[in-house]
Amino acid sequence: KKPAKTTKYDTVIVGAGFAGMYMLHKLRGMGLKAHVFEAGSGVGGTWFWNRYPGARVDIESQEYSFSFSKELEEEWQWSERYAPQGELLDYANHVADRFDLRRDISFNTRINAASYDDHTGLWRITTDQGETIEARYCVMATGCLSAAKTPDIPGAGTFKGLTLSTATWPEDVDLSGKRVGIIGTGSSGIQTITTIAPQVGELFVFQRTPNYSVPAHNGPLDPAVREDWLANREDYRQQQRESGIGIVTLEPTEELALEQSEEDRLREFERRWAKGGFCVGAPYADTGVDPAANKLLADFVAGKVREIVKDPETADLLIPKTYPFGTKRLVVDTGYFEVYNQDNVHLIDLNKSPIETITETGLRTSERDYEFDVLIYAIGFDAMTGSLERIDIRGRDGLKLKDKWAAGPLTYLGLTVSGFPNMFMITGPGSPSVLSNMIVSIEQHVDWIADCIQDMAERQLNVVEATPEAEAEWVAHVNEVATETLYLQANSWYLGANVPGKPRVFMPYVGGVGVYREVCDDVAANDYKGFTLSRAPAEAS
Ligand code: NA7
Repeated sequence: KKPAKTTKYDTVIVGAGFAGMYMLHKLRGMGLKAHVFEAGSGVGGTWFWNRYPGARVDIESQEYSFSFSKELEEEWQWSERYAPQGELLDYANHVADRFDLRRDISFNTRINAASYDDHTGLWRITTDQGETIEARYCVMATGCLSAAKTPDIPGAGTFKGLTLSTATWPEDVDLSGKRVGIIGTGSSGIQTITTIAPQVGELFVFQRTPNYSVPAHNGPLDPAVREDWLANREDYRQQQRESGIGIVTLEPTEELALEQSEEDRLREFERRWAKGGFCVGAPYADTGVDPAANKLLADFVAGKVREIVKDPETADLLIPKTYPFGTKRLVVDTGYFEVYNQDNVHLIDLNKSPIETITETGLRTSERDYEFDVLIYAIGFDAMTGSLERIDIRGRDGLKLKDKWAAGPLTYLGLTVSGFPNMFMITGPGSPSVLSNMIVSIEQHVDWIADCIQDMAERQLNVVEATPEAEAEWVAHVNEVATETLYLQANSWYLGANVPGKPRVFMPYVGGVGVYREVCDDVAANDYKGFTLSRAPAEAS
């Protein structure tokens, strides 16, 4: 029997979201043979899968876009201040066409396993289409919020009506006039609820933990904003790269809330509330680290919810009380709290009456039965590590990534893992990642990885691996900076707290994208400090 054919590439890239697409473009530009494998039928990653009603980015459009091509930036027109999912998907497709990426992407192909061969220094990768691939480098562009959670609720699956999940929303669902129950009030739930509330007959929102949410003030993109951005793009892009979270419109400041007069502070809170977006969440430098400063902001936002929501009891239920402001992912909404003034919308507090079971006709809480036609799960993701751990990744000596990470992800710079030579992660755990404008972080990672591969080639080397010492130090540093913030006080997905049994480890690097970029550049400039560079014992056959 003839052995199955093995395809060879210099680099295999897993995922055709923004990270995988730019990585491919970059490596091709260096003359390397790179290939992307993508589970979906098209490019776009997050924006390919998340098609639920109201899905929209919460960073301003011009900021949430690639910077690597001036021409791309100049020719693309965003229609709204915060681009909707469909437009982001159009953008992804435009990028794919413009840079002719599709010819090096295999769609509808999931990577099942990847294992490293010590002898040859090559990765052997297998797909669900039965292909085997060998590659020198393996880049995981698998996304941070791409492994959707499956409902772990008793009776899940027994519902006889239509069951939907925000993470895998089908085309052409008409909810008009329907009775709908939705579980989950994170970003996905809040965007869905806000959008469908006016269409559906009745909406039952099952809320376990209320979320802080601030207004987007979305609307058509002001042409003046676009003009200003393009006129100053070099400067703005530089500011993004040197900033805390990669967003210029955040208006970062060194001023402290606790040092302001009440009048000044309220004026600033109000000014930011009127501007909208994430800038509302970062009015002063101490609100993320000092509980007293945080409370001032939390009380201000709670006051806004009480102003908007007419029924005081409902308003009270919508105000978070168990964690500091901003320590769970802040939601940016378009009229979310207003929805609760509609007669057809009912908020159910799962803390008071927990779900006992999903039933054939709806859902039973400890208090009563609810009946509806459609059940929507908006229950989130196994964030940051989920998409990597779902692939059977094995490094040196057959070491499984899942085993290595049993007590939480261990990485050097969030880019690499000791014991897994020549494997890179884009926006992996231990990098700013989900605490930043993803595109800014993606571009930085892709550029760094490409430079590393280039440097290796120039030195006739072909194995790069983080040392266990550098990795341990980095993990300790990531933990330490998190400890200096209030983030550890919330049961967030940043900490893995939303997945039963997942180790409680704060995964993203909170030190800021500017600082982080300097660290990465410094490592490369110092002969890849913390890495060993070598040659594999055997050449590839
Ligand atoms: P999130 O933010 O993780 O939200 C998931 C929501 O689902 C959250 O309100 C959860 O409540 C709720 N949830 C999850 N499981 C259950 C069960 N079993 N019962 C009741 N409620 C449940 O995910 P999203 O998709 O909304 O957003 C993910 C990110 O995408 C977002 O942060 C942005 O970065 C974009 P909990 O808080 O766990 O009590």
